[in-house]
Amino acid sequence: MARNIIVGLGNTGYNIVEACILKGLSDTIFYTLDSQTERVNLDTINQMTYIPIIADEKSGSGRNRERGKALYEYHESNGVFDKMYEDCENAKAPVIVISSSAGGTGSGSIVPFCKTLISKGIQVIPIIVTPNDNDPMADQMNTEDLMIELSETGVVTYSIFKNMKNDANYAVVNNDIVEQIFIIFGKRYKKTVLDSIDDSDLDAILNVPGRFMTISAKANDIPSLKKELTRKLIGGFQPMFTPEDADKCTFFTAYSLESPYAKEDYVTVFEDIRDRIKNLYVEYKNIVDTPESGESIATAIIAGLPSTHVKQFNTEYMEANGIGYGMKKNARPSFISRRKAETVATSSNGEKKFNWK
Ligand SMILES: Nc1nc2c(ncn2[C@@H]2O[C@H](COP(=O)(O)OP(=O)(O)OP(=O)(O)O)[C@@H](O)[C@H]2O)c(=O)[nH]1
Ligand SMILES: [Mg+2]
Repeated sequence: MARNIIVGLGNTGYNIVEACILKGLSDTIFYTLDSQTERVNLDTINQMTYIPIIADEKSGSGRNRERGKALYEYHESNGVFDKMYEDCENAKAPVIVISSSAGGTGSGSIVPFCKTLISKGIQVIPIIVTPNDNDPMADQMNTEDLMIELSETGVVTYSIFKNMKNDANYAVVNNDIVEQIFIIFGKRYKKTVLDSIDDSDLDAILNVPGRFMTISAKANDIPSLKKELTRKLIGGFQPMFTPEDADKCTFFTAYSLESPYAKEDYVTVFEDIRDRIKNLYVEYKNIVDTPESGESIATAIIAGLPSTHVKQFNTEYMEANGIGYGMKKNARPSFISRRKAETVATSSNGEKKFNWK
């Protein structure tokens, strides 16, 4: 059977691919691209193909998307990605690509990457990590430009995660992204005779135009499970949809529940989510009774969401004026304005004596 394929771009993409490998995501081909000469973690490097996209002695892009894009296109024109594209063609659709929107390498190269795949008729789903509203201007501008370019490129279905404020520990959001991948690759559903989420259901969900979000929770009792699921829906890393969004869009959903009395608990667990959805096209279900287990596990996919808010700027970038701007040369007293130094004598040890004129 064809394997899934994930491509991680830039630092963020690389870290999330690495987290997928460490969490044991199987049946998957992994590629990572970054503008660093070497990225070596012995635990993961032999499970992915790492392609450095560096053009000269400089690594990184300095948050410069144009540079990221140019580096990618240069390597693409030299055939560096031929094998990766071939693997994308032969892999199970869709291709998942992960990148931050704020940097330069990933945010720049994801555009030609998606463009090439789309031109080959291969479905690609970007998972984008956006900055938080407190991150600097370049990060926000890069994000806005990326969204516009991805939309022009013909990206239809995508997912967004937003970094937390003042956060330097990315493991939490990265793990949520890994969890999303497990959910959309169908790795979280136990077999059941009752009802099930199968490959065609996931395929339908992953073709719904717009953003999709996934949430999952574990707990020892049903009220806690429901609470945790709702907390993640409203306050998680994926932007929540508003009641106005719900009015304007028709959603596709997929819910799974494993619990000792899953058939009875199903309605309760997903009640808060379902209450927020007004127009529902289809709801796929995977309900598994696990009488022997004390733990209950729930997952949800909501697809068909509108685009998210991106912090916008009404000001242009304001370039600082030059080093001597607005200053004028001062007139000095004539006795200190002599200009020329002359050697008047050289002593035997080579020391020079000067005189001002
Ligand atoms: N969630 C998450 N965010 C990250 C991670 N690494 C960096 N970031 C954030 O992503 C943004 C920078 O993107 P990077 O992925 O580092 O950029 P890049 O694609 O390598 O591009 P360069 O600018 O060339 O380095 C910043 O807002 C960081 O806070 C990560 O592993 N996970
Ligand atoms: Mg980088």
